[in-house]
Amino acid sequence: MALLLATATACANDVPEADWSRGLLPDHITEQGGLVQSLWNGAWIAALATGAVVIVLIMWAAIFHRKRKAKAELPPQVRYNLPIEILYTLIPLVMVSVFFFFTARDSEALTRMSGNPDVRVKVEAFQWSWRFTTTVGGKTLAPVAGMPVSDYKQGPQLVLPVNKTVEFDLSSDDVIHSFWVPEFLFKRDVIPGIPEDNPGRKFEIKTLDKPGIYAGRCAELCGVDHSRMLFSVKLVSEQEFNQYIATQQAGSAQ
Ligand SMILES: [Cu+2]
Repeated sequence: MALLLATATACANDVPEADWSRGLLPDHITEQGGLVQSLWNGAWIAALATGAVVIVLIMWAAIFHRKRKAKAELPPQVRYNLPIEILYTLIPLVMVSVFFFFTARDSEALTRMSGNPDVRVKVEAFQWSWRFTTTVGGKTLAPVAGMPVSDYKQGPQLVLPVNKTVEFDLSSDDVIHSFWVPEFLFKRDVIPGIPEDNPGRKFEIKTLDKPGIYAGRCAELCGVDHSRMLFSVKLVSEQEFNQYIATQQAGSAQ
């Protein structure tokens, strides 16, 4: 595993640093990413605790309930033992319910929309790049469109301010793509033909104060240049973002 980690991270320059303290997730740059990180941590703690209990029970049975060599008869049989059957039906049900509760609670929060974001971004996916159209303060900027590239820094760049809410509206011109910025700890399929009023096209984030340039990619095998469908998200201060808007010409379509 160590070898795999070392070699797998060596071949790409855009793989975020995965840290054991975050359970190998990249450092998130959205408020919603924090929810995913705690769900991930909690799920691992629950899974490891379950694993520990099961391993202890197996060891206990293996060590203290071995077949005695001298005796050939069967040990006491516990078939149709109602309390035990209820127990091993109820415990897994409770465990699954706990997982379900936290997953449902967090998925609901992750897909929640305020309806009045600071910035709106229309994301159009196509074979094999992206077109970003940003609307802020009533002004729609000219779209930023890219081409297939092998370095995400040469792909289309989406500039966003820190500490702001951003609504994404995803659409595809051709096949199914998937919009993924690893540091969002979130990705969503971009499916062609979904009506504009369908909430499944949209999601909202609140950016954290973590300026920088982050790699984004298509996470759904969508054709020959799928792996070159790279882009970047640049998080900048509000002041820098206002300068950026001022230098961009307004889009002609709106
Ligand atoms: Cu794609």
